[in-house]
Amino acid sequence: MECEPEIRRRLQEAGQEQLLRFWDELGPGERGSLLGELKLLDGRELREHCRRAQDAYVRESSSPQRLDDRMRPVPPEFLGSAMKSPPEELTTWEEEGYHQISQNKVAVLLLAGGQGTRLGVTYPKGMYHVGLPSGKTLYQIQAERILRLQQLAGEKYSTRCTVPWYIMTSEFTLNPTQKFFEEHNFFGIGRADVIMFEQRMLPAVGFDGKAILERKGKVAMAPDGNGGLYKALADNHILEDMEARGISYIHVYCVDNILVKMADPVFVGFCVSKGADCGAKVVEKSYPSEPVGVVCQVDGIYQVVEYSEISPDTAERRNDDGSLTYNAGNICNHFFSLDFLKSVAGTLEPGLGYHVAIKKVPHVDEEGNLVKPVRPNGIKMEKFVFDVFQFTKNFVAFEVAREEEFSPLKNADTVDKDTPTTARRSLLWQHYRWALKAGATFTDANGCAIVDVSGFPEVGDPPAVCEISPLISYFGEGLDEHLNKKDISSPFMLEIQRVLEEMKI
Ligand code: UD2
Repeated sequence: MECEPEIRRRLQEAGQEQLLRFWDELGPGERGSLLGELKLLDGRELREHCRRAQDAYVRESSSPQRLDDRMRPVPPEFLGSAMKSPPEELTTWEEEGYHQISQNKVAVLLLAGGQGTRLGVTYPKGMYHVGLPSGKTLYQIQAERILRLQQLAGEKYSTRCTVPWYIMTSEFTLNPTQKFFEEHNFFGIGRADVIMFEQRMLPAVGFDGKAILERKGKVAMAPDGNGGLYKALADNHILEDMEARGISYIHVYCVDNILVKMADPVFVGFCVSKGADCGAKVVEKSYPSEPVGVVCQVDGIYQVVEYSEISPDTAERRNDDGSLTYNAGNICNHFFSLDFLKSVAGTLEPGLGYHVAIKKVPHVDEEGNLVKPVRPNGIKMEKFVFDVFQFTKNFVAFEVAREEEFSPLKNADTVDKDTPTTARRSLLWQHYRWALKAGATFTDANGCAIVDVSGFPEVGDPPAVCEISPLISYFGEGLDEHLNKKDISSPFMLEIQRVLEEMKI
């Protein structure tokens, strides 16, 4: 098979003919798949992309962009708080949220196109289980939370409601995610209400401005960042699907937070009550260099300054009371109105800038040998989901308690933070607290009482192991009937099956 002249011409024009360097050595199958890949690359866009990547790299390495002098914290009047707002306001927001959910106006949208490089698994992160007694994966926990939330909202307003689950995947994650959901019968959610779609990929570019070959017949491609969401929404007609379902509000979240409160009625209700078109949940940063972005204003415009883009001095700046000045840690939990998403996907998206990530990109050298670089050699360009904050007309932020809502799974257990162990412990501590609050006591395997040490800093494993199915409780609600005055032998799992068995007795 000859390389189509049109493709060759397009690459020449883009200055990227090196992508065909090994054409003569490729077998028919490899040629077919390389051609398929190249056909998707528009010549002009490819040239622009490579030039932009190289320019950005040069700019970043000579004078990294620092926003420090232009940053200001979020003004308190735009910040709600699960801990500090008056309880009656929290209740009003929660009611509003449940009402919207019960009227089928709320959807959740999962960003699941990332490669999970830091965790080091070859499959999508959502398929990971962190070693809970139940063995549940992140996807299953999330699915069960949706089911429980639908039940709670439906019961409150006597409706049968649905919270559709949109899942943005990438070339890396679409097929395994689809297969996983099929194998698990979509965890009990109606298939029509789980909508998977794919984000675009972009070539990784070398420091010389040339797109990189990962193998002789394969361009090194990477997803275009979680801000690729907006193009993907348009590419896949997702907003039309939302409109047809009558959705008005969308909770967007990332896959790896084991404590994520999907479509949290309080957060949704807060944003709706404030008439917000865009909102972000935040937690207090736990230490200055924590790898979370900071929600703040830059030149008076809302923005997240990413952890890789803030200087240590600014990250460490403190107020008179000792608290961090830039404290509003982004947990990748965002609220959008459908109208806002329509305006972004419709016209505003091209205004989003790219962020540069310098990475180690496996590639073939001039002689065709596979190289696993020890030093960064490539530029990946990404858009970020929160960069649309600049377009909002009414932005709000909502602060939540870290121990209730944020414990991300980023790294393998070879480090201390944000690992399978820390994620598992966060969930088990939370369920232990819920059980105690519901009036349970615990005994160990020998029947000895386990002393309640809650209230102390939560380090290590909780004193008793208690895992509660999200199908029974979404945020600790409704547990009295199952756990009050119960003496429970640790380890314990509260599952629907057990509840049904007890009811039969
Ligand atoms: C994200 C936030 C950071 C902080 C942190 C908290 C962004 C850009 N940064 O950083 O501010 O809040 O989370 O945990 O949001 N993803 C895609 N497609 C892509 C790349 C990523 O869908 O092309 C998804 C990914 O699957 C994950 C989410 O976006 O669900 C966040 O991606 P990440 O883990 O790479 O982001 P991180 O930890 O650098």
